[in-house]
Amino acid sequence: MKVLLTRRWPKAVEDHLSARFDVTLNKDDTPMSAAELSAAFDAYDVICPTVSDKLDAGVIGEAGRRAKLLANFGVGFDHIDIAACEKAGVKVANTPSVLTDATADLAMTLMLMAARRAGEGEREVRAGAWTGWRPTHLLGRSVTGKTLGLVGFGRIAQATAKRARDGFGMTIVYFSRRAAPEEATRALDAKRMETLDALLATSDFVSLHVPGGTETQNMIGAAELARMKPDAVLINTARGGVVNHDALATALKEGPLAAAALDVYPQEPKVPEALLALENVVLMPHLGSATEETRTAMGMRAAANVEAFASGAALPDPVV
Ligand code: 8YV
Repeated sequence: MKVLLTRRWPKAVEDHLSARFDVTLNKDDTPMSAAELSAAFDAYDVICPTVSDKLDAGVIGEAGRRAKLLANFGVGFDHIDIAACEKAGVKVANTPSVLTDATADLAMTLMLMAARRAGEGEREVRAGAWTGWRPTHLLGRSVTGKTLGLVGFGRIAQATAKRARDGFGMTIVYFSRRAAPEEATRALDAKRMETLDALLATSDFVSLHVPGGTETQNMIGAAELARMKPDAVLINTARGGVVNHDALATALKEGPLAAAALDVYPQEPKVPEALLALENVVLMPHLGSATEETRTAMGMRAAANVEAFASGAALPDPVV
């Protein structure tokens, strides 16, 4: 079976897959073009894409091509046109759960960095601009005891809530179309807010945990940002398209936001100019799951889906 990895993966996973299948690695470590990806559908049985591969209906094409499985390296799959895959008879799998802790850790990292102005402090020291300790220098805001509002309440949101509550004594509220299971909310003492507006008006920190795609596109725009508390902080480790970045830049300059911290952008690796010009936003290059352990676990999870497919067994993590 011919398997294509569109990017280089941790070596242990590449070795694991290469020992079992005829594996091609995308050698130059840059994203493949749409034309290359489309050609891959006729040359491989399985394609293992990442978030940097835009697999739209044009690339996927019609039924009858060689590739019958997309084993995605990652949990989010908004870069894949799922309806087109269904139509073309292409199965899709993802890698849930294994990146939950790493992504929740990064959400907390971003929250603390934004609250404590860590990026500003680091830039000042490196520029040789630090003139010494003084009582009012770079005052941020406390995290401990504040209210954290989670938009979406899946695995990563709940893991973030646990860290915030157990480690920082934060009060947890969430907004989600579906009520979370009783055990999850009880353990976190989390309160479900009836509306997004109510969550935004209540929270000192708002962390986004909804999937990307058309349903959540621009979910946080000017109107939503205007409802946030004065000096609130927005954290996004989900998908860039969830936030309108022009509106965000305005809310960071003119209020009500004190700060924001972002790991994701609508058109990565482009970062909106308006944000690059601001001091009160922490900007990370999509590092949510970027630990050795997690990326290896993600690869092994994708590999498990490839192996199940090869043996005709049910996929462990089916999306389609
Ligand atoms: C991954 C992510 O690094 O899994 C996801 O959905 O956003 C990231 O943690 C990326 O998707 C790899 O393809």
